[in-house]
Amino acid sequence: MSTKNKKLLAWVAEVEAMCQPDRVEWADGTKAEYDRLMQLMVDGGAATRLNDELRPNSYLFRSDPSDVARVENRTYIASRKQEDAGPTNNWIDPVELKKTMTELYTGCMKGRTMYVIPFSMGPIGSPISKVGIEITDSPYVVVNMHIMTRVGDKVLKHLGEQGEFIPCLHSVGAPLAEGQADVPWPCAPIEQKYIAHFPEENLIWSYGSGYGGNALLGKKCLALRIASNMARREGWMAEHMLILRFTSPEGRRFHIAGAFPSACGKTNLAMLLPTIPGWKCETIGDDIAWMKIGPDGRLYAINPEAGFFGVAPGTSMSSNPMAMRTLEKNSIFTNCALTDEGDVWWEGIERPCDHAIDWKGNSWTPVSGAVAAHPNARFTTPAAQCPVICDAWDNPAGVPIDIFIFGGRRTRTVPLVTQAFDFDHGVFMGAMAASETTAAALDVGQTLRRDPFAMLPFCGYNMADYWTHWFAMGNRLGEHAPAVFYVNWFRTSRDGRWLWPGFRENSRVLKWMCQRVAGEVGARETPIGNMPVDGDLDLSGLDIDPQDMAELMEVDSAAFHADLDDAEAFLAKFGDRGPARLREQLEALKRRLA
Ligand code: OXD
Ligand code: MN
Repeated sequence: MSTKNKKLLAWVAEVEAMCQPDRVEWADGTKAEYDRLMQLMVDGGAATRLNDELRPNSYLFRSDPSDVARVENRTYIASRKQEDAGPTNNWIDPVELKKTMTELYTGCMKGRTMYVIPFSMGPIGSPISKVGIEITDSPYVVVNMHIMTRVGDKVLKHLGEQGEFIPCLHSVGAPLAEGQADVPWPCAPIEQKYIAHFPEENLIWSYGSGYGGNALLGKKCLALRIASNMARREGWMAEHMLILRFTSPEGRRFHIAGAFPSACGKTNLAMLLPTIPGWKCETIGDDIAWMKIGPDGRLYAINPEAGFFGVAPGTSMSSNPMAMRTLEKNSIFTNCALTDEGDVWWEGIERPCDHAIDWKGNSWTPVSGAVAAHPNARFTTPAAQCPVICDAWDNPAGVPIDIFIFGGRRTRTVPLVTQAFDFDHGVFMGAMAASETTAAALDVGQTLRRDPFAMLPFCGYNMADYWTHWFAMGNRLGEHAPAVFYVNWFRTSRDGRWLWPGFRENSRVLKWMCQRVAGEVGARETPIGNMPVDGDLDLSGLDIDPQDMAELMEVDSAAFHADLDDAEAFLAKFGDRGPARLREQLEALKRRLA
């Protein structure tokens, strides 16, 4: 299939002239293409085909040890004015950044193939979807994009001659000289890595990394950083949220979107198997939600992705059986360990392993004194393979959202669940969200970071304007605005034990939320929000000490006050640009806590 889209052809020609690849290939999205590229990478030593009896049609990659996660301190929002990027984003003047990166890009694909990947974020043709074109010199990126997005000729056909697309340029930044042998995982040194976004022209330039969100540009770069800009301009929402359908025993459906920072169990929650009888949970998405107000005034969400790019360590038949079953076949693994049987292994998989090849390619045993899989080792697996995937997961119209959940990983202070008094209070809860840290980013040092709406690394413009946009959406949604809840699955006791079992038992908390929305249960008002009346949170069959339960639900005003000081200092960074409504919420909370 070829395209007559002049803008696309011109851009591809321009990139080819700059990057000087040996050849150009257009990705058609077929299985034959996927298989051919995989074979190429197996032959070149970049990929290992796993044992087909244990894990059919699946492959393992090991990255360079320096290229194992998103690099937030090399990620830039290059808006014309620095204040439009805001205090939470790195900024370089777009003209200067383009100059620097053009020098890096010049000749950067020598000795390599340049792949042009037409992809759709969201079902092709959905009014909420967007088309992107990723140009990359990494065949690893092509095969991952096959799983994570809708790729190939069908997208070009939909794009047509006049269609708009988001250009996403990616290079591993490792040109090959005449006769130079390639390495399994080419990439550039850290000081040459740039993950750059030019929001005013909907443009992404990424250089030097082959890993995850740095390289699969449809995900964090397009679907969050660029899309958040488009959403604000166009009046919709691009959020770092899972989407699920929760159905009551009577058959009433609730659609829930939840924002949690990396490493708070978003994928686990998205694939929840409820422990409470009669309730059913179905997965729609595990990482990103795009939402638009529909003709009936409600907020409709789609999952713009087509696969899951999940953290492998900690995933097991007890923590996330549905993920384990999703990745039984047709999956890509990166930086997991390789067992002697030719299967993958990682810490927390809850299967014994006496010997493996670790993520660095070295022989490993349980007494090696190092982890076998990198803590940010990943699986890439098709959403459609998930046993609990919702039949509406690829419905172009999306699903109507009833509930927003915010949360973070907090060992202290924050109780299991709180409901916002109203939407404005919910926006405040989202804006003040904070979490203890993650392995998904290379360079996040502190132990507690404020991560508003779990969007700190992903909001592509000034966070203060983003909050204003949330309030504006609330105004437009009015009575149709979703109910908002804040959860913390991670609270520990004073002697350091988990107070809540988490995982599948989180279904109990979702049930309470749904019953609140349905008007079936009341709540008790506390200074920080509405909380379950004793007996309403379904604890049947759960062996939980009443004293632990009390501690889990405790609202410690002094601790909250201390937290508020930190939140206030964070808010102060935004100066006058922070919305007055947020400040009002903060003052009101202070008064309630006093
Ligand atoms: C991810 C993240 O989804 O870091 O990879 O949030
Ligand atoms: Mn994420």
